Amino acid sequence: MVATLLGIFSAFSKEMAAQRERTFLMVKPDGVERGLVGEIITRLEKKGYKLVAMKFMKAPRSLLEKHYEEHKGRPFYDGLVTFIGSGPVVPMVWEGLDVVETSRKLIGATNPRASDPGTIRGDYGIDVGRNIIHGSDKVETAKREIALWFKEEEQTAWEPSLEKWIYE
Ligand code: IDP
Ligand code: MG
Repeated sequence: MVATLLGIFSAFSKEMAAQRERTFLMVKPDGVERGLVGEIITRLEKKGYKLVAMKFMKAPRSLLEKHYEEHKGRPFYDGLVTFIGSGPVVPMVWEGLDVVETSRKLIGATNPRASDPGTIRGDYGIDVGRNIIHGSDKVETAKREIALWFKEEEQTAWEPSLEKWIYE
């Protein structure tokens, strides 16, 4: 009986784990310059998400052109790629249940003036070209962006001891 229950619980846990998708988040050069790296990481940690990869780097233009390829041809594309490459950024991979959609909510709308107070962009930004942080918009986009910025071995699988207090 106990064994059966444990089996069901273990299968359920595995299913929950399978739904714990990953997303690609990146503090942009304005966020780094304004000293918001710690604040942003704190918000994601306190929410309960799990950090699995992080770098501090100046991104080469070739990487940024691939990262922003969906925007190629838009009037802001060139300025965007130049700006993101102008200073250090903090690319990260975060994992958790529905993290792609939920982290976009924590980040707020693209235009910080339209972002709700309480969101990262809503609290710290004003201009659309200085909106502090990038977040993948879909699970498929996240997979593409993670692969672009991080090798498999740079992503660290681990089991935080607090998880049982975050997931039921
Ligand atoms: P997102 O970052 O909320 O996903 P996207 O539409 O994917 O927004 O745009 C990518 C980035 O391009 C934005 O975060 C912002 O920095 C910049 N951007 C978007 N629209 C404009 C614009 O109209 N003017 C200037 N920059 C823009
Ligand atoms: Mg986007």
